[in-house]
Amino acid sequence: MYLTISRVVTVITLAFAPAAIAHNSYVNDIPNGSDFRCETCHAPNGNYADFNTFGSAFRTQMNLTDPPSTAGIWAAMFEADADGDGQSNGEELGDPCGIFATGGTAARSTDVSHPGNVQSRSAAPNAPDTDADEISDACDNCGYDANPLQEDADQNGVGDVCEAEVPVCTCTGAKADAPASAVLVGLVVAGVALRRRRR
Ligand SMILES: [Ca+2]
Ligand SMILES: [Ca+2]
Ligand SMILES: [Ca+2]
Ligand SMILES: [Ca+2]
Repeated sequence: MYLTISRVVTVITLAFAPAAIAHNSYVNDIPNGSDFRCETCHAPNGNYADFNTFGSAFRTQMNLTDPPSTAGIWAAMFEADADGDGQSNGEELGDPCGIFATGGTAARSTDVSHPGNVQSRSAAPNAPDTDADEISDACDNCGYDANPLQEDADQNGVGDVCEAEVPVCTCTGAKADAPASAVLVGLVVAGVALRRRRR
């Protein structure tokens, strides 16, 4: 009798083991996935058939490919708001710009909230945001000037407000400092002018 029960337990364990391993692997497909682990997608009852709103969206997205795959799944999900709490999945999971890749590190590892729980929200979902315009530094086209609409008339990736201040700005977000060579030339010219005045 004992052996029979033991075998049944073993069979059940093996039957569910692959699913558990598979679910654990999905943790690497989501920024800060280790914070909530399986509960990122599932209800906290241990039942893998019970998905929260984020988990349902993840599964739907995964099944759009044949065979089902997690490739590109985050890029397709980061802007959505699975739980309808006003913060995107990316803002909640520390990757508001959607630049996370499987196995990588999220832009932010603190203040992470649950993307499938409407009660869970991040205090500063766009951090780091140096100019406080609610566009995270990693995707702000002018990181030191507030431009929440990201106006970019010539579509060169540098925000209009940034180009207006630094005409030859080649930065991708941060305001460029004057090149050291330009400063040197300025000092030389000033020195020559001073010398002429003394004569
Ligand atoms: Ca949300
Ligand atoms: Ca949430
Ligand atoms: Ca910003
Ligand atoms: Ca800005």
